[in-house]
Amino acid sequence: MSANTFYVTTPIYYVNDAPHIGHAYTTLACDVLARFLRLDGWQVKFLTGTDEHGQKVEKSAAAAGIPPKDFVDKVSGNFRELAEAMHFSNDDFIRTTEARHFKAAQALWKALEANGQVYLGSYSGWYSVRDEAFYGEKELIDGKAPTGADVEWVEEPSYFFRLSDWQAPLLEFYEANPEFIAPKSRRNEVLSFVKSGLHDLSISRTSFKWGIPVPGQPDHVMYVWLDALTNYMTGVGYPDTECEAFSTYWPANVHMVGKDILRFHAVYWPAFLMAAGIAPPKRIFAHGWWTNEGQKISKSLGNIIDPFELIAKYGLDPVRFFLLREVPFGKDGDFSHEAIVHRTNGDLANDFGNLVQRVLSMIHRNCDAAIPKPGAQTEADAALLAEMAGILAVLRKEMQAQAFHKALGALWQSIGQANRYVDGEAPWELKKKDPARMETVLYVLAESIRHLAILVQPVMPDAAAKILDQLAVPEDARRFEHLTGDHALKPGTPIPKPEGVFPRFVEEEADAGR
Ligand code: ME8
Repeated sequence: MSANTFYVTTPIYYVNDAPHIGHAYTTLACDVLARFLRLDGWQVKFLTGTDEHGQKVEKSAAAAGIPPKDFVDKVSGNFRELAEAMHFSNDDFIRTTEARHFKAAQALWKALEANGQVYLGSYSGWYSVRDEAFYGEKELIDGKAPTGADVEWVEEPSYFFRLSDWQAPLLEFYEANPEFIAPKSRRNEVLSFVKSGLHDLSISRTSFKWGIPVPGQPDHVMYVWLDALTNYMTGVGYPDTECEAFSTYWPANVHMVGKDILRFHAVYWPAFLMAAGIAPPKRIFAHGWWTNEGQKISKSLGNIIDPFELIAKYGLDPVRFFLLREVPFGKDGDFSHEAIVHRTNGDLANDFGNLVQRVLSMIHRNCDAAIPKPGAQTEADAALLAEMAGILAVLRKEMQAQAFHKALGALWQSIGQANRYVDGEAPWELKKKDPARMETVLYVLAESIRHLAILVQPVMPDAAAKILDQLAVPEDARRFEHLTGDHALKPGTPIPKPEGVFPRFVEEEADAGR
């Protein structure tokens, strides 16, 4: 039997606009999960990409005065650049304008049709272009969508999907798969929506052209959500359900999404799949919403947080760390300059950075720039090493639950323990008094740092690599399987001159008054 396999996906982002912190956040969570599992020996597929059809994108292209294809090529490129700038480790980047995706979306349509799930009718009702969603009269609040988006009246011939037939099967599915929707609070939301009754869903449009044509009906383009959701299967080779990728990775383990698009993923998507005779994904995790200094992030307020600017200002690793440490994953969070500086200077510079810096410089200065030779262990030494050996089991549990903040909390607890050990053992005083004991203490600390750096790699790959380089840990000995005594640091291994890994954030003159 080969390694455990895992398939994780991000939403595919609309190319109506430049990427912002919200997009970076969802993909980061997937990246950290993918990196963690790969380091733990799993075979992982991590997919992200762009959603390029529909009225919203068509309108943005028109507003920019360029043909839709040129427009989507340009904006999709910005999302690829974001993936590079954030050091995302996605295995594939899907665009819904690609031929492989047309093939998949049309095949899913045909499968639904063959199973008697599609019929021709006409839609008259409200539509929000911003949400790319249909709304019932009763859902409107003061003439707007419940999300606050404008709606317009639409009347046109349309194909429908028999969503109403899937109410009972969906409820049974949720019952049989209590882990399908996470976190728990979101599950209740979906359950009550489905229990309140489902209407058949309009799945084609005739009033514009920018979409995938309905097979055999070129006047209709597929509803953008049916098109977009199919990307998760395109990424693993659908419609070839016999191919290696599909048989290895479908059903997906986690579709990571923001809470705004939970209904599409937890109701429509499993219904489409069950109706087509395909297994639904195992889990939809809906995370919370970021605000900026307490305000909703929106283009009209002009307070969009540009991830490229964040990286330039704070550095990539602090940004990656902050986003996952600051807010319990699943809850809403607020971005503020003060909060990220607090994390950068506290958790990173003071707690982890200082630990690494003082231990490595003591070794460099006092142990001939080589890993020291340990002697007999005291109880305190054994306790710290046992703490380090125990972290992986905790992280595995938290990562399987996508509790990134708890995983980081656990790591920082162990960093705290290592710092208390340094203070308690005071190796700087041992230099004259008991140099052999000093070597043991510094060895125990170096070995602890090796553990911490290996374990922090999924969140801060660059900083972790720098620390492991400074400990002269070979690049092929940085996986979780190496977190055992067999792979412990070898006394006498030369180490390079240490350099700070987590600089403090210093306010610039102009910013000092904030
Ligand atoms: O909905 N806080 O694309 P989209 C946290 N194309 N996350 C945020 C956020 C914020 N303030 N703003 C955006 C779509 N996000 C569809 C998806 S999938 C088959 C099709 C993140 O460009 C969050 O993940 O509007 C949200 O679900 C997603 O961006 C919406 O991206």
